[in-house]
This record gives sequence, C-alpha cells and structure tokens, in this order.
Amino acid sequence: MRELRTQVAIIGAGPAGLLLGQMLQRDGIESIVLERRGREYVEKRVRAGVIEYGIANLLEEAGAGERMRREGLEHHGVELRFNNVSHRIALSELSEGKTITVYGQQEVVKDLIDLRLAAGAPLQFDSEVTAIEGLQSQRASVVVNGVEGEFRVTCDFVAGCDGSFGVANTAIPKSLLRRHERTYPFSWLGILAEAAPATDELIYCRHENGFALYSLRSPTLSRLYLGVRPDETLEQWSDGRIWDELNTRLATEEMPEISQGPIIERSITAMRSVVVEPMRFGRLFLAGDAAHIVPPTGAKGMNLALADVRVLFQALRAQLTEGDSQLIDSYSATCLERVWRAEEFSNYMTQMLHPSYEDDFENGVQMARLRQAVTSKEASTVLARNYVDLNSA
Ligand code: RFL
Ligand code: PHB
Repeated sequence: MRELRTQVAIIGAGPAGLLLGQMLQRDGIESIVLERRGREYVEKRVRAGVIEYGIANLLEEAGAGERMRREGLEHHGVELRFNNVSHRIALSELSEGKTITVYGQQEVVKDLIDLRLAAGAPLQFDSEVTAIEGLQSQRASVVVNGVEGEFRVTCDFVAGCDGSFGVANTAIPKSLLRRHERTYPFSWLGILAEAAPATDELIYCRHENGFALYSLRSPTLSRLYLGVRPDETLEQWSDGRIWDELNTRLATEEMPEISQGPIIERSITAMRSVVVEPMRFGRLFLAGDAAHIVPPTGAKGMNLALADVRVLFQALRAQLTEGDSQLIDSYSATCLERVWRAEEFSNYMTQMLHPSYEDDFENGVQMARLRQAVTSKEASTVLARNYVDLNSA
C-alpha cells in the first residue's frame, strides 16, 4: 500500500478541519486534509450563517477573514418575536459593543480551501478515511480510500474533524467513550430564497403553530427556517405552503408580509444535542461536530467547532515544536467545559422557542421564559452575551 508521512492527519474538510490545516500550515507544521466528499459538494453545502465576535477575530488572525470582513454582514441585535410582537435584544449594547457576523459557512469553507490550495498544502477530496490505527503507539496512521486506490498516512497525531457521521469517534474504545444525547420532537425545514430580506436583523419567532427563523445571507438572499414535526418530509411542503406558514408565524402589524422569491435550496434537519467524552484518545483528538452536536437554535455549531480548533492548534504546536504535552493533556477537559456551556445555551434557546403540541404546562413555562428574556435586563444581558461571544478565549 502507498504510504505518506506527515505530522498531523486531518480527517474532514469542514470548517474545523480546514481551519486547523490553515493554522498549522502558517506555523510550518505539516498536515494533510482528507475529505470523503468532492470539492463542489463541500463548497455548496448550505448550513450555518452566524459567526460569533471572537470567532470572527480568530478567522481573521488565522489569515482567513479578508472576504468575511468585506462581504459578511455585521449585526448589532436580534429580534425575539412571540404573540406576533417583536422585541429587540440589543446585542452590542449589552455586550460592550460586540457584534455577530452573518456569513455563510460554505463561504468560510471556500475561503479556507482557496488558501490551502494557494499555499500548496495537501488537501485531498474524494478520499475517505476507513481506519485509524496505532493511537496508543509511537506513531498513528490512517487508511484512506482515495481516487487512485487505497493508501496509508502515518503521522504523529490524528485530528478527527469528520463531523457527526464520521469515523474518528468510533476509534475510541467503547469502554472509555461516554455519549450524552437528547433528541427533540421537531426538525427544521430550511430554505434559501432569492428574495431581498424584509428584515435587517435575525428574527427568532415562537408561534403556536411552531418555530420560525428569519435569517439572511446578502441583500438579495433570504435564509428562512420553519420548525416542523420530525416525521415531515420536503414533499409535504410545497413552495406555497412554506411561504404561507412563514407569513402566518412571522407576521406582525409592522411586517404583515415577508418578501418572497424563488427557493434555490431546501432541506430538513433533525434537532439533537450530543456530547461525547473524552475528546482525546492517545494520538487522536476530536474537534467540532465529531465530538458534539447542538440544535441550531443558538447558532453555535460552527462556532464551537472553530473554538475547539483554536485550543487544539495551540496544544499540537506546543507538543510538536517544544515537546510540551501539558496542553494536549488538558485538551479534552478544556474544551468540554465550553462545550457544555454551548449545549446549555442551545438547549435553552431551543426549548424557549419551540411550542409543544401536547403539553400546555411546557408552553406556559416557555412564555414565561420569553417574557423574562425581553423584560429583565439581567436575562437579556445573559442571552446577548451568550449569543454574541460564548466561545471567547
Ligand atoms: P462538518 O462541517 O460536518 O465537516 C466534517 C467533514 O468530514 C467529512 N468526513 C470525512 N472525510 C474523510 N473520511 C471520513 N471517514 C469522513 N467522514 C466525514 C465530511 O464529508 C465533512 O465534509 O463538521 P465541522 O467541521 O465540525 O463543522 C461543524 C459545522 O458544520 C456545524 O456545527 C454547523 O453547520 C452547525 N450549524 C450552525 N452553526 C453555527 O455556528 N451557526 C449557525 O448559524 C448554524 N446554523 C447549523 C446551522 C447546522 C445546520 N444543519 C444543516 C445541521 C443551521 C443548520 C440548518
Ligand atoms: C442561518 O442563517 O442559517 C442561521 C442563523 C441562526 C441560527 C441558525 C441558522 O440560529
């Protein structure tokens, strides 16, 4: 079998794997990024849109923020909408001037791919990692099924940045791995539409029919979501039904209609919370969705993934350049503390905004939480700070 040698084998060319590759490359540490899908697929995958304050700075410091700063939309607030009335959470005022940047995940991914290819650093698409070996020996290796057949990469460390359906976390012995999981009784139907957004800021909406979110990508592209039952399919949702339901849920006196346009992308995503521990086993480190999933209501998934990478990069650098193992040894514990904070916030946002179709006690509690979030300065400050910059260093 063909064999390559590198310092860090990175599984997955999502935001986590690509940012790690970028940071290592800038510091002269060798790595290879292995991605099972094709380039076009990864660059077109529509997902997250909100980048936290500190994470936008991290991308910039890593040399990957130029287009994000130019084309991303800087927002100073979000709206919470319920009973068809909107309440603004003044994110910046409540967080010493911090802002969020609305910039699509696939744009972050495109920027990082361009940088890696321009630097001539190894990045192989259509290359699936099928086995991870030697994690407790002198040298680890991964077996890859690539376009030209199978090959092996031997390395000092493996970064498992392979998302929620990857292989990395299955390389941790079952006796050591703990998995904490919660599934929610709803999914999100997301659309991307060629329509000028009828809002300047994101709107998180609770309506008795279900959740709705009004987001955007540019002055001409709207990104909208509807909370739907978990067994619903795209076939059940015609364009007309989607727009009618968005209008019903999002309507206020000031904004009775939202702007419509051709729907160019649509998908349904199940909502779940997952944490696996530990995030390290021998020479393997997990980062991003490979280690944890949050429901998207808090806009935390990509931010958490990139924040893991900040910690992992520093730990690998200390080990590989100075032989200092302190940071790799504390990697899992350091990350998990922040991961659980993000899990808590995502769970709080999710449960406050998705009405129950069965449990009216739950609905009463949700309304009380929402009223508190918009009337109590303390509650809105906590919400704003968590929303804008939970993953700060
Ligand atoms: P990714 O992006 O899933 O990338 C993992 C990559 O690994 C590849 N892979 C393999 N490659 C080689 N060999 C194997 N054996 C492999 N197995 C897998 C996969 O093909 C893939 O390319 O994980 P990463 O890098 O950890 O990034 C995580 C984020 O993608 C995710 O957390 C966010 O998209 C979540 N999320 C949001 N996060 C935010 O911070 N803000 C948001 O506003 C936000 N909105 C969202 C979201 C996720 C959503 N969906 C669709 C789940 C909205 C939605 C609707
Ligand atoms: C998005 O713009 O896709 C988006 C925004 C906020 C979220 C989730 C997704 O909480």
